Amino acid sequence: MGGSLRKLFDKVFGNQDMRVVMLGLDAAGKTTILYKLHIGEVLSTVPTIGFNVEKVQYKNVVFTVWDVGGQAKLRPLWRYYFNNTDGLIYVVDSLDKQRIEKAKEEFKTIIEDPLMRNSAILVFANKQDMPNCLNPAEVCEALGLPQLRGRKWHVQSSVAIKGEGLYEGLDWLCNTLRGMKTGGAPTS
Ligand SMILES: Nc1nc2c(ncn2[C@@H]2O[C@H](COP(=O)(O)OP(=O)(O)O)[C@@H](O)[C@H]2O)c(=O)[nH]1
Ligand SMILES: [Mg+2]
Repeated sequence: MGGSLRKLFDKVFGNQDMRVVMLGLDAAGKTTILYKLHIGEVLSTVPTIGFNVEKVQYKNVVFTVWDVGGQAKLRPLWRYYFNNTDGLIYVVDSLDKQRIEKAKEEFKTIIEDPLMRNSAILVFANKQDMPNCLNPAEVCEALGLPQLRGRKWHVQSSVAIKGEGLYEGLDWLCNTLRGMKTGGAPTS
């Protein structure tokens, strides 16, 4: 799994500078995904600013990861990391129906930020191995993606603990970012 993902990275990210931010409520599966990618050492910062940030760099691609949904007063601090974000990965715990509304609210706040306006959006509908979870179409609906206008988005079914779906999701993101960088027009 790690080997094929690394090959994908080499193939599609190449040596382009890319900034990818991966967000989601706590326990959605972000840290699991980060480690499953096997792309480098995960650096975890001490949360002096109020929230813990994980970071991994592979060649010129930087992934920055943190939990959303904590104190609203921390939100303004996120924007430091939003700057120049090419890709947003939003991870949803598809089993957590109680917090899907909260996941939606946070998602909305993030994608409506002016600094995020040009970023492609990959959603992982994670924990698809769990019985009675929301399926990817239901996650898509719950986040309000069909109503989004002028954005590139994609919902990918995933089982992070097994590495399933990660390759497919990143493949979409890489191809989309490449198209946006070379094609010029950021939105459809
Ligand atoms: N069943 C199942 N559990 C998962 C999956 N992905 C992550 N988990 C578990 O969910 C918990 C939270 O994952 P973590 O990566 O720490 O979430 P984070 O808070 O978003 O970083 C851990 O116990 C993981 O093992 C998945 O696809 N299926
Ligand atoms: Mg984590």
